[in-house]
Amino acid sequence: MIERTLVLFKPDTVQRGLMGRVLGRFEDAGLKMVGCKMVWADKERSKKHYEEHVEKGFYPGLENMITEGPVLAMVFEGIEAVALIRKMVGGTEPKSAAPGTIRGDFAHASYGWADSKKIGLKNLIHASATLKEAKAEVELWFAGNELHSYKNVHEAHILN
Ligand code: 3AN
Repeated sequence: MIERTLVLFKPDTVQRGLMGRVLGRFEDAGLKMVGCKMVWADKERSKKHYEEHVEKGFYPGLENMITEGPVLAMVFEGIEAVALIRKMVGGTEPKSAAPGTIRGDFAHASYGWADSKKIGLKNLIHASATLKEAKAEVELWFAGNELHSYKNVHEAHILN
């Protein structure tokens, strides 16, 4: 039940200086960071990462948004971490994301706004949706030797 999942702080989180506050939420929940690096994604990586969206009308804006600056790519490990992190991230559209979630607390853009401006939806963060997706996405963004196994203090309190 210990899962690993991919989290990307998209360029809007990096550029708005929100990395520390958002990362703090994952640390507060006792999740363990096992990989972390800054990556400036190119179009090819965007197409692989958003494979299921490439043919959609909003894809050009999405690609511009994810490649406009560096992202902070991370892998977190924890108990049923995939679903837990999706819950903490909140719904895709910040306007409708519940208060208390990352997207609900730190952003407010809507689909309507993004579509009218022909820009990507600025929703701060990506998190893998399923365990299968998490495995593929961790492989896409990280080499095996960039992931680490170590003990942290939560081992004694959260896992036991
Ligand atoms: P999530 O990131 O919540 O899993 P997905 O996988 O459905 O959402 O979509 C991937 C990304 O594509 C979203 N994070 C968002 O930036 C963008 N996106 C999804 N749907 C739309 C849409 N209707 N209009 C504009 N951008 C969208």
